[in-house]
Amino acid sequence: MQEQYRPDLIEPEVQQYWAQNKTFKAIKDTNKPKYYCLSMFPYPSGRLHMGHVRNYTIGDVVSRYQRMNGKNVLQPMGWDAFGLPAEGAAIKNKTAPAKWTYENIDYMKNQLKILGFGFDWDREVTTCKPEYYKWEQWFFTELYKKGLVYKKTSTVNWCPNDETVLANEQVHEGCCWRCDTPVEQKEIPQWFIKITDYAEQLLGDLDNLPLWPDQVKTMQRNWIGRSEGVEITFKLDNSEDSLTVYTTRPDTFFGVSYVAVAAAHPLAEKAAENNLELAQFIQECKNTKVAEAELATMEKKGMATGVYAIHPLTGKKVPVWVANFVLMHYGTGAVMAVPAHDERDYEFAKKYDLPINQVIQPLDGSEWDFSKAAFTEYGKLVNSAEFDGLDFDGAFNAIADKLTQMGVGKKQTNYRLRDWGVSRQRYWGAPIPMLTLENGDVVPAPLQDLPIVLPEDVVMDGVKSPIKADPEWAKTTYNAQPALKETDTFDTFMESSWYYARYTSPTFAEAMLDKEEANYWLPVDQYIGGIEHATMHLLYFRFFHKLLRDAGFVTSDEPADKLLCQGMVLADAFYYTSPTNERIWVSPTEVTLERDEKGRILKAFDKEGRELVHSGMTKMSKSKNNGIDPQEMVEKYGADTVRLFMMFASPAEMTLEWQESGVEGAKRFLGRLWNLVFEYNKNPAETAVEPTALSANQKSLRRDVHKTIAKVSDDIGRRQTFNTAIAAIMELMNKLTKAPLENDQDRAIMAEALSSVIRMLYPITPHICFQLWKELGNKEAIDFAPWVEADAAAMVDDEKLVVVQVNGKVRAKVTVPADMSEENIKQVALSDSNVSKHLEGLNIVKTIYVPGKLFSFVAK
Ligand code: ANZ
Repeated sequence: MQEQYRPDLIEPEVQQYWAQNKTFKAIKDTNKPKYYCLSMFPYPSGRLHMGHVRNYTIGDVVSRYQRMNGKNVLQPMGWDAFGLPAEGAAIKNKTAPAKWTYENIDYMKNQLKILGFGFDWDREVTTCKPEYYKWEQWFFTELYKKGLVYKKTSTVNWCPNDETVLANEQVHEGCCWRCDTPVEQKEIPQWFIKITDYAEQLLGDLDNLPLWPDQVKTMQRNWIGRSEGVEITFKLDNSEDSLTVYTTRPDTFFGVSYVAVAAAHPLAEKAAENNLELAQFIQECKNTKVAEAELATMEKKGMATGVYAIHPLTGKKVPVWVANFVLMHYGTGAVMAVPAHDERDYEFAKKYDLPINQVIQPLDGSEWDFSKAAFTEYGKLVNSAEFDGLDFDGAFNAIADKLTQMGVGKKQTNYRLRDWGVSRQRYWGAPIPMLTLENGDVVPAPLQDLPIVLPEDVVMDGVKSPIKADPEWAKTTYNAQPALKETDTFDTFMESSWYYARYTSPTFAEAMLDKEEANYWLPVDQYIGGIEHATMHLLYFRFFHKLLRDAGFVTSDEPADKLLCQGMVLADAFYYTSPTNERIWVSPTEVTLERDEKGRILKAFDKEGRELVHSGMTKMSKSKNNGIDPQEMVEKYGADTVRLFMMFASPAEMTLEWQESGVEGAKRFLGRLWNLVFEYNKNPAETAVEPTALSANQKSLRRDVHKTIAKVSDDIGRRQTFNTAIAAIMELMNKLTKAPLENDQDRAIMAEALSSVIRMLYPITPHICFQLWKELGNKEAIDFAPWVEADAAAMVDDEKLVVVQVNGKVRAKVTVPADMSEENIKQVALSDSNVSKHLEGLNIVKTIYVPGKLFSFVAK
């Protein structure tokens, strides 16, 4: 055995062993319980960052732990390979997106290997490959046939100078990223998938995911945004037309003082036909694109249309306005405005001097001052004819029923969730498999024509997608008739919505999935990824699983049983201010620090000796130049050290502060483990542990070993608090390094302890454990060794520490055999000199014994 711990020698050798033996190859085996552990696959941006490393370390720890527990483990890895950054990089580096992407994949795959992650590389999925997206295209055509796909015009960012569509990331402060021309909104036809048909299921099934974080479930509930309300139709004055609004507050119906419609509402457009001012206002509204969240805070603007609506119950005329806060794509695109009880309506009414009619009174009967604000809570109805006195629920039903009877209303459930627009006008994505015939009909491309391959050998000029720029590309035939291919590509969330399923049969050529494989492995037992995916990706992922189920591929309702969202990785950030008043961020790897005795940073200097400002621990990012390169760290410390530090420095869900001192500590710990095995191996045990032959100290050490096993098993397996598991192992190691190796039983206990520690650490630091396991004389590799079991008999405490009190004050702590009787404990306590000193001259009137913990004398 090598005397020094040398990760640089061990790690490549162990990795080579794993690769040659295909240790992590997953093969379906119905005799074993399966365990599918999945980490979110990366976008091949060029290099791994610490966020990836943290994500994949957690996944690898879980996978290796489950394998030792007898599970048939699948842990795959692949590449979310389509996406916009490849286009930018291709233009910058004068190459093709495909070439750039494949090179990055090669590079990053090697980085994953040097970190020692146990992936089944035979299942690698690369989403930009035609054999992958072929089935995505096919599935889309199936959804189309089922009526779950439709085309509709929708707004995009448009640069009038480049005549091109821009992604949101390409709009910088309202202008085109390339030419700075102000960006316009343009309506173009795009494809949608009806996720709204699944809104109810996506919401309801969240209740069947007890092992998903509440935070994620709440975010999904809000994103789906179910609301119950009433649709009410108002007749228009002097017209045959009518206008339907959606409200969640029908109880406020008698307080309507105007009706407001969205700028894009047909009524607004009709009214604008001979009203130039209104037409201009509508155009202005359409061009300001704001996020829904901003709508609440932005300045309310509107304009009267000159049209009046008739209140169905009072018969009164109310004006119809166009208002910038009404969304076209929610409810009916029109609202009944009740300024007395809604903040937005109130603000609008104040601004345009519209009436504020109270119809709800606070439940405590108090008066509300409407000159200051709206009263928006539920209350009791007033000024509402026969409905006066009703509460919210009573009024909701009574008014909804009345309107339903009159044929002008109905109860309606609405969702915030929109159908999923999947068309992108970019190049680097999977072509949308739809064909347009000469007569204008649109048909899905038949299976035999799939995949519709995206050409990879292209020149990017940065404006037009190469498949749009080349008029020949789109030309094809359908039933021997000329047809044109769609030149838009899919949103890349499409690929990441079903990769988890394709891993179960990654090379299956007959269909999208091999059902037997899919249903053996699915659902995923443990999914791990960043919280930033709480809504979009994790919702599409759940949606696709339900689509796959309804297409007969899978039998489960949900794709993943358990979800863990790991926290961000932070590092110190440092800067100085340049003469032009810019902040220049200096990489923490180039900073020299002065610290106080508690380790706090006092001063920081860069390589030139310039003093820097320490701006604290923040998320590793390019903008603050505080990213730490995983590969450099592996080269400096070894993969096991990096992995150990990551798992130890904080609980998996919390932020992790990158501290080089902590990394060094992790390395020293592994060095100590190595030394201990080295020392032990000089004179290894020749007999097994003989429990009845142990001294008190030996028993105590062995008890610590087994208690640690029990804790670590629970921490890793159930609680997923990896950091506390490591802390417990470190504590045990402190005891082991001090333990004697003098007699046979000393050595036997050490053998048992080392074998346990090595197996417990293996999921976290697999290389060193692989090697030490061999050094301990095991013939089989550790990868399939069984997880350690705690021995209940060894854990029994045979001594107890009892606290002795005299009149409520602690006077002694005595160690007694665990099974000692109360009377005997009393005698032991009395014979303690400090206890007897405090009892001197007093009479014991009472004793209290809390078994195994406390013996208390009450004396006068
Ligand atoms: C009258 C009313 C009175 C309303 C009142 C609220 C309070 P949720 O819960 O999100 O579904 N609304 C309806 N459609 C809208 C649209 N397209 N754009 C903007 N606002 C719209 O919200 C439903 C409420 O939001 C509806 O109830 C409507 O205003 C408004 F005291 O109707 B309410």
